[in-house]
Amino acid sequence: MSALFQPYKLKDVTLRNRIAVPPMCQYSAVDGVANDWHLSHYASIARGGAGLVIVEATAVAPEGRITPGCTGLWNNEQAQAFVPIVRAIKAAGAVPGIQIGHAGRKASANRPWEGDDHIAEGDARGWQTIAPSAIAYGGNLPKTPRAMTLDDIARVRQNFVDTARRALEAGFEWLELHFAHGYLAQSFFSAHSNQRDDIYGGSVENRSRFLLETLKAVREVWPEHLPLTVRFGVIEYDGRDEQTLLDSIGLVRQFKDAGMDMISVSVGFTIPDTSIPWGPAFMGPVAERVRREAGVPVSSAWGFGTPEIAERVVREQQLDLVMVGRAHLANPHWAYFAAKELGVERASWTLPAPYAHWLERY
Ligand code: FNR
Ligand code: 536
Repeated sequence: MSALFQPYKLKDVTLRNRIAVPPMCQYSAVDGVANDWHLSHYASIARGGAGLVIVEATAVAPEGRITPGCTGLWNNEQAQAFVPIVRAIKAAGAVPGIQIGHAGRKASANRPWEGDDHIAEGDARGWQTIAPSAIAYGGNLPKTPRAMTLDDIARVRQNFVDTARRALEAGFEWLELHFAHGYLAQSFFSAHSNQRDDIYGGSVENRSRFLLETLKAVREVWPEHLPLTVRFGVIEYDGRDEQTLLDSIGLVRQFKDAGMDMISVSVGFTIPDTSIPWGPAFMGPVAERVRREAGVPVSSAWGFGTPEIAERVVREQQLDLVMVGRAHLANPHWAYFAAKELGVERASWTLPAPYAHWLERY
């Protein structure tokens, strides 16, 4: 019996298996509006059998885009553009999710294949970035952000709320808040990037405030019966990891009390100079610790995209859901082939009937 191919229920949503496609930016939108590329990409991946497909990091405000090609959900045109994508994901038997976020000081960058660095000063395609403090990320992203005022903080929190409402109207059934990867929320949490001397900086309690307030405000508009998850970097690999993990796990417990249904355990990526122990499934033990110590369901990504590994981490109860990202770009039917390799007999567990019928019999 495969553990990976057991259905998974969270709130009123049931996934056909434990495989999720994590958010992956396509950098292919114009003015934040998704288009035929996104429809083709998400439809194809959803057909391949994963239980959950989470649409890429989508900005809650124009200045929150990582690049000019990022999707947004700050207006109704953008919401309407997601409707056919949501429908295509559902038609393929997967649950449609979306990750919403704000890139903070990492915004206003060139697409990865066009440099992956900040857009040059004076280039009209770029914009002023904002962050908790006027401290640059450094490395390939040297632009100094403007420190947010209390009005900015209230406005961005409201942008998250309005965006969540639009995601619901577009038909999404699973909402993830992007509080990871050195973007705005993560940069409030980390003392590397947050040196504020008001109630949003200083103590870990103050550095957690923007994240908790935003989660609570979103929970008010996102229906109780639908999953609300948070992606959060619980560790930086900067040499202070035990303290960061303890602080992070404390915050994850508060997320849970505030109505978060699952945590997607990731890396902070707050500063460029770290020693990340890249390797297959390297986040498995970290996720398992968060799962145990915070008592919440967890998912995680980074190198779980081999059927045996994905099966093992669910069987060993390290993860409740396994995120398989890049392997889906190489093979949109990854879940189907994983089922075959693991000896799961009925293809219809992963593929819709018009495909499964022929693949089961011949
Ligand atoms: C990503 N990742 C990512 N993460 C996230 O939280 N929001 C996002 O929008 C993106 N965008 C993105 C784009 C692309 C092209 C890649 C490759 C990655 C990280 C992603 O969700 C995942 O954590 C990693 O890809 C690691 O998982 P795999 O690929 O090893 O299975
Ligand atoms: C993963 N990335 C995460 C992104 C977009 C770009 C790539 C996101 O969360 N929107 C990544 C981060 C850091 C190092 C390698 C890969």
